[in-house]
Amino acid sequence: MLPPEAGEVRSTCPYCGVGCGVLLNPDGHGGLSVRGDPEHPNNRGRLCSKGAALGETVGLAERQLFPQIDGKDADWDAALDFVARRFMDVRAEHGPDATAFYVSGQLLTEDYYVANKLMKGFIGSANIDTNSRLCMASTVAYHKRAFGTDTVPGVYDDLEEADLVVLVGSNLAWCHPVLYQRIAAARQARPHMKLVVIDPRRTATCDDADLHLPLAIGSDVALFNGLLAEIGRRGAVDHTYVHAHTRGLDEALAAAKADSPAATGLSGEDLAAFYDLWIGTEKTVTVFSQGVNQSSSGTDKVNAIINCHLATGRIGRPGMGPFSVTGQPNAMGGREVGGLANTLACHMELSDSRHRQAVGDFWGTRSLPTQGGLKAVDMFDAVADGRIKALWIVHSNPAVTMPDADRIRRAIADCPFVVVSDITLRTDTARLADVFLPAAAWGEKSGTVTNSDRTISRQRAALPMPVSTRPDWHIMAEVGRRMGWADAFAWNGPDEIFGEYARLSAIAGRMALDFDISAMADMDAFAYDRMAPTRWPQNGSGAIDRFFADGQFFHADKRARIVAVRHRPPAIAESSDRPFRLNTGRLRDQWHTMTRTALSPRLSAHLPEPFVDVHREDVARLGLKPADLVRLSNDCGSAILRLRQNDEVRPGTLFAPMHWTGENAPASRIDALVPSITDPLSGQPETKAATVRAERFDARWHGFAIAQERFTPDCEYWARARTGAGYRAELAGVETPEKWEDWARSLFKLPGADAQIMQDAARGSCRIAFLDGEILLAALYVARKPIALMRDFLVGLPGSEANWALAGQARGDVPDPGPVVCACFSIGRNTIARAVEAEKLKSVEAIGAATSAGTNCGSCKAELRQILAKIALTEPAE
Ligand SMILES: Nc1nc2c(c(=O)[nH]1)N[C@H]1C(S)=C(S)[C@@H](COP(=O)(O)OP(=O)(O)OC[C@H]3O[C@@H](n4cnc5c(=O)[nH]c(N)nc54)[C@H](O)[C@@H]3O)O[C@H]1N2
Ligand SMILES: Nc1nc2c(c(=O)[nH]1)N[C@H]1C(S)=C(S)[C@@H](COP(=O)(O)OP(=O)(O)OC[C@H]3O[C@@H](n4cnc5c(=O)[nH]c(N)nc54)[C@H](O)[C@@H]3O)O[C@H]1N2
Ligand code: SF4
Ligand SMILES: [Mo]
Repeated sequence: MLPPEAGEVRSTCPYCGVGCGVLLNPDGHGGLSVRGDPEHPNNRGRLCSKGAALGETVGLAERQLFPQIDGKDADWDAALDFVARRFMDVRAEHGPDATAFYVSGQLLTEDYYVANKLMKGFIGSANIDTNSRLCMASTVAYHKRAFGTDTVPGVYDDLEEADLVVLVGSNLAWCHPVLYQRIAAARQARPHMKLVVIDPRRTATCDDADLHLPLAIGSDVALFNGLLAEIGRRGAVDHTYVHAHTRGLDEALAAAKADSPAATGLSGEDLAAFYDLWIGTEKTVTVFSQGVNQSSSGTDKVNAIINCHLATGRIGRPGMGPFSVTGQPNAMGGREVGGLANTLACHMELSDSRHRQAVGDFWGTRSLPTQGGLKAVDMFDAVADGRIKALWIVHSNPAVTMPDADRIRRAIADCPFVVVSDITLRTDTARLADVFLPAAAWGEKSGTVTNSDRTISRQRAALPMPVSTRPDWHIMAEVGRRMGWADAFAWNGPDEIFGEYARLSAIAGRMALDFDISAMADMDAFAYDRMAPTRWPQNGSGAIDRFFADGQFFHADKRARIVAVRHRPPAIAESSDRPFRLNTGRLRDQWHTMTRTALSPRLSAHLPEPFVDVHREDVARLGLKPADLVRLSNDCGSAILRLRQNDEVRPGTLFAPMHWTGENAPASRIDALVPSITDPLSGQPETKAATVRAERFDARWHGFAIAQERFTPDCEYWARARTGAGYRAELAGVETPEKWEDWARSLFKLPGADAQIMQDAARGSCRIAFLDGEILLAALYVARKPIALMRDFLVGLPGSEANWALAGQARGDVPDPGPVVCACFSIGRNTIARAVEAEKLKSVEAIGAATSAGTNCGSCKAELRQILAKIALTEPAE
């Protein structure tokens, strides 16, 4: 690899499982700038909007820099001793299974290794599970069921070499943007290459697709069983392959034929088009993600997909195969290192006595549990009913992201002893901690992550670690030492942990398991530091690009299993009481619970408020008006969200993003509505198929607020976001304050500031601006109905001379830029639409040339295409 420029540090993006290489340029004052690493094989210099904005998220402003015990700053010794003692006490009194760790696919491999060694190896319980249970568990369960090991067979290059890429339950354009861009570039170079998207919603990913199948939520098994049956009917089975390398086709075919693709709700033409394309294209890659995994039939969905690949022998060869894209940066590393409650490190299994013996001997312990521990949902059930009395949550925010989140929040609050390691206290979970341990953040710490295609990359420190924070591995190793296991947790740095892990993998390799990186075991600190991206296995006998190329699988008989599966609808049916099916997922510019991405004004500008997409037929049926607030509810809880009329969802279904939390929109926590129903094999919750009722939220007043300083409203609904000039918030309430001025002063904590007030009592509207001389400090706009204002213009005013802000719009003829579409250059929808109309722009490239939008990371190209299409639709034909 070429060395980076002087002063630059080579690292890896901390967000999605694409695993893009980044070059970090520290500014010497605690900040850094970022560019894509042209040498990294995953992204070859590209970045998406989130990667490009990393520099805006590394500041210390929202960090908690000292440990806390019971909400008071404490020193590290006191905090670590306290944690070690409480865990030992609970273990002694109630047994090891009264303790638990809940960890994360965003931990570095080295952190994960330490957590797993501490809990399974020494505390002696298997109660360590991870947010990957909410994410990848169905794929893991399936991989093991079919292949005998949890291994992704393919590599990213397959996505470019394929003649057909099928994306199932994956919004790749927003969630794995650089992979999506690689596919888009390959399609430009090889125009015959086809793209099919299977998603109940019409997402940004569909814009460039040849075919979009908007199937009914939860009906993927019916769709792929239909495909398998058709493969059988048309004589497309690869009998030689099936005979030599698999088992179970006949049963699977019989099951497939017993299902009807009618359950998908798709038209006969759509189904035929898809089946023709799939069966007719040998080089097919089928990519799948959360639309498949997060389901009560998730494992079966994965099976139904891969059955088709096995039946046609399309696996293990270039340009073809099933491909599970991982979500978190180290979801894959966590699976390798045994982070789930039922696994051991290096793809060894807790349930296998040989594996247990090998790991126990290697670690020098006899404490290994003999059975799997509690999976995430069961673990929090055990917290709720008091079986678990000491819980350590590391690098995750389960009070927001677990199903039935209100109940989870109560369970954590009621647990006798809760430790949270995070970088900030401002999370719904960290606020419940008895002990808070401040972790070093991305950019400050070092280690490795494994991406979706088994490439291990280094994260390297580019910024000084705040002296009072510590890397996660270090915190957990310290606790292990203080519990009395000094030798087992004696590492001096992540390189030593990695070396130990690689040595353990040699044992796995000798037992004929696939995860073997023993060739990396002898790296010294210097070699570890210089490690280039490396795909495993690395056992000294040459690299393997694709697994299963030789038709050899990891079951005892070396054969893959084709597994009979049957369609099952989502576990809870719609009812007259809960007529809507609620789909949930991600937005382009936010990462999960927003603790990092929401620090970036650019990223926050794309979609600054929680919303629910409702089809126009349902909008009419519910009697809703544009910009209304909608209240969704069911037996678990409720959420208030802004209405977005959007025909991209099917009638009867709703879509809402998962990101908002108690910190920035406390009435809009979407997992409060998701019941704790799981896939029976994988334990993964069904997070995309809750049933809810919907009604207008009858607010007496609606408001919009901007300010230089952070403010926290006190009303029934609010959603706050960062802006370049400070903060913005949407507000709504049922109780009307007696005097708006008093309310506004206490909202912004400006008891004595000069105020301009414009009030129309009869119409219930009021506008208040607080000024310091000519400088606008804050402003509040309220009315009985949702108010039309030039929001995207107003948000830039705090801190500048704007004593005219009460007008709610720009002075003179400055046009309203509209909500940001291009996050890299902060270019709004209206600016782009005006350029398209005025200059008669016809392509995304032409928009780029005229406005710069889309010319940096390219994440917004799909939306630019949508803007072009909308304008073309409304223009009279020439
Ligand atoms: N911008 C951004 N990117 C991210 C993340 C993020 O928070 N923000 N998180 C990362 C993580 S951890 C993950 S796991 C990945 C997730 O990446 P994705 O899985 O692509 O993301 P989601 O939006 O959760 O869901 C994907 C799609 O599944 C569809 N879907 C819902 N139900 C069904 C169904 O029954 N069948 C089918 N076929 N589709 C269905 C939804 O409509 C949605 O468009 O993204 C990663 N990348
Ligand atoms: N309804 C619904 N719910 C979902 C999903 C969905 O699609 N729909 N998706 C599910 C999926 S796939 C996932 S992966 C989960 C994600 O859910 P979570 O993992 O709970 O969400 P994050 O916001 O990523 O939480 C990471 C936490 O780690 C903290 N952190 C950041 N850096 C560090 C560090 O270096 N060390 C430590 N110790 N902490 C750090 C962050 O501040 C943050 O609080 O959500 C799941 N929940
Ligand atoms: S695609 Fe974006 S979020 Fe994912 S690793 Fe690359 S830059 Fe980071
Ligand atoms: Mo995930």
